[in-house]
This record gives sequence, structure tokens and C-alpha cells, in this order.
Amino acid sequence: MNKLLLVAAGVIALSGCDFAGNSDAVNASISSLQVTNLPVTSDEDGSAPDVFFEIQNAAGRSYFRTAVVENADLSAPVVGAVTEEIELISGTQPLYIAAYDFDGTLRESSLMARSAVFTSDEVEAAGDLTIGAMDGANAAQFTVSR
Ligand SMILES: [Ca+2]
Repeated sequence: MNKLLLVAAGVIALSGCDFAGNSDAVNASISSLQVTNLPVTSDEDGSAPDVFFEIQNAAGRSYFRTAVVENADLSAPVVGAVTEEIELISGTQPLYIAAYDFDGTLRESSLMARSAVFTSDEVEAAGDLTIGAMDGANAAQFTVSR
């Protein structure tokens, strides 16, 4: 009986090793996201769009979502704070910022602009990293701050 309990305890200890093979993981040093020159749109009620940001990977998976800036003044920089650590595969993992107009639910929110690719290492080196829109699709300009 005692031997069985010891074996069970060993299995539990081994299954706790979730981090094996993930030793390159890094935390992104990002404190805020900012965008200027978003395409001008308005909500159905005629008010300015309610903007939030996501930090995404190439597949569109969201790593972090900011709070919603209601009725954002698009003539000024729109800023979203990054309030938690973001764990990445590596400092060179390709990342994007997507700015959305929040329409009541996440599913119905519409994409306003997506940035060109950047990496956590670039933010680390630059402090404030400025990036254009993906594929030059519009005039939006994003700033990622350390
Ligand atoms: Ca609005």
C-alpha cells in the first residue's frame, strides 16, 4: 500500500514539469499601444468609434486586449494600456497590433486597422517603436512603448 502511494506521488511530481522545452519563453516589455490616423468611421448612433487594441500573432491569436476607449477622438492619438505581462515564444516572434471598433460584443467588433509586423526585441531596443499599417492598407500609424 505504501509503495503504491509513493508511485502515485511520483507521477504527480513529473506531471508538474509543464515548462520543459519552453525555456526560450520571454515576457514582452510593452506598457502601451497607441494609434494615430485611423480610418475615420462612426458608430450606428453617429458617435465616434469605441476603440480597443489586441496584440496578435501571425495567425490572429490574441495575446492581450486593452480596455475600450469609448467615443475615441480620432484627431488625437488613441492610447491603450498594457496591464499584464505577455508571454511570448521568443523575443523575435512576429507580432501585430489590431485596432477594432467595439460594437457591443467582441464578435461584432470591426477591424479598423492592423499594423505591420514587429517583435518584442525591437520594442526592447527602441523604447518607442513606430510601425505603419499592414501592407500600407491605410495611413494608420502605431506606436508600441516599452
Ligand atoms: Ca461610440
